Amino acid sequence: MAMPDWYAEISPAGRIPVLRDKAIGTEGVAGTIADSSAICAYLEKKLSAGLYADSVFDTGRAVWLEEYADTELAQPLGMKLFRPIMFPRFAGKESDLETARHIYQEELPRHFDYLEDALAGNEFFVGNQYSIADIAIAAQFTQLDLVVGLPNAIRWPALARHTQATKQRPGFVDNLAACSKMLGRVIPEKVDLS
Ligand SMILES: N[C@@H](CCC(=O)N[C@@H](CS)C(=O)NCC(=O)O)C(=O)O
Repeated sequence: MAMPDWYAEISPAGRIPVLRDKAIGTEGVAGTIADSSAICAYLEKKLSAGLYADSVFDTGRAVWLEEYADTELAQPLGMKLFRPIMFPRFAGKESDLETARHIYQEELPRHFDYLEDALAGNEFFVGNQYSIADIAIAAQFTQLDLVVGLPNAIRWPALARHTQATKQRPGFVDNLAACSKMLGRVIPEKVDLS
């Protein structure tokens, strides 16, 4: 479906999300920032959120993992797994499980391996503190969990633990409950892609 002109104006890439800070502007491009990475950086500064780690190097790592989550991981996980499962269902059709299963079995494991190594058995991805890296990566994995389940805890124990722990954080609980309610209407049970 084509984006309306007003949205194309504030999101030249034609993507969501776009943030509007109404304290800056309420119409047109004024007060808008496109792209989740840019939005997070803006909110970090605006709210002094402390989500970009302490040391300079760790800040770089956190930014990298946030970027990895919304590009390398979001492409297969969101576009090629979540979409083929959910979007046909929203239209009252059958899921494309063949595509989803192929991605789950052939493409995602190398990303899971990379992230398992990045965690190195730790609770958090960067500098032993909760950061934007944990939020961005868990946002992808909690989406997977809603539809398919957690990463296999025997093969990726730290990653499964990380998702399980992060989804219980205040910022996640209410959002996941709302998503679960919405998705539950079209997909009452998790999909088996094994
Ligand atoms: N790197 C971008 C990626 C944004 C992105 O791909 N958004 C998806 C939804 S999560 C989108 O807008 N898809 C619309 C489409 O592909 O038509 C960001 O993090 O904001």
